[in-house]
Amino acid sequence: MPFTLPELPYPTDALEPYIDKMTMEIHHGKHHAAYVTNLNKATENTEWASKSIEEILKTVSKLAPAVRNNGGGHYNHSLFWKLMKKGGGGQPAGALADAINRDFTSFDKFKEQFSNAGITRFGSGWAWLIKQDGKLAVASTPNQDNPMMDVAETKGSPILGLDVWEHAYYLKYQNRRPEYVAAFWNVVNWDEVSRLYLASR
Ligand code: MN3
Repeated sequence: MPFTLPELPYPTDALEPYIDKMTMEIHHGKHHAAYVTNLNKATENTEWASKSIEEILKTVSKLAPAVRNNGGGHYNHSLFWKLMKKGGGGQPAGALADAINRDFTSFDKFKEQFSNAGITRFGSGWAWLIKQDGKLAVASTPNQDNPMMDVAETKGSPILGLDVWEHAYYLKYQNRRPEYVAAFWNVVNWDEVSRLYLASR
């Protein structure tokens, strides 16, 4: 099978108390695993089985809905795990910090805009910080869509993403999505976000 479930870069309890162990176990071991299985099924015996997930997302409008949903799910979650770490949080430094101040006025303004994107996304989806042509912007997508997809309303390279599907927070936070969004800031892996910022155009 060409697409495989990446291992979590930390133990399932590493993000406690902000994101609980059981949520991580189910989210990674069941939800993400299912996107991988279904992406393999949806691309089996097609030319897409040998393409990278990035290539698939960029041409997703031409592909079956199952490829869009499961390909997006696989890409988004693979990215999401790396964007968090034990002892994360705080604020970014260096070029990323400068870019945030330039494009959002301040880190606090950015944080507010990103949080609102997650809190106000109706139903299931994601909040994003994206880079396009050197500029940063906040976006949000429904379901497992992603700003790299050709169908995305706001396009760019995602450098920070937050899963706001209920499966990402319901066990610990129930209907209190804003509390989950607030907790997320304590586990953000700014080193990885900075790395993606510098690697994107
Ligand atoms: Mn999810």
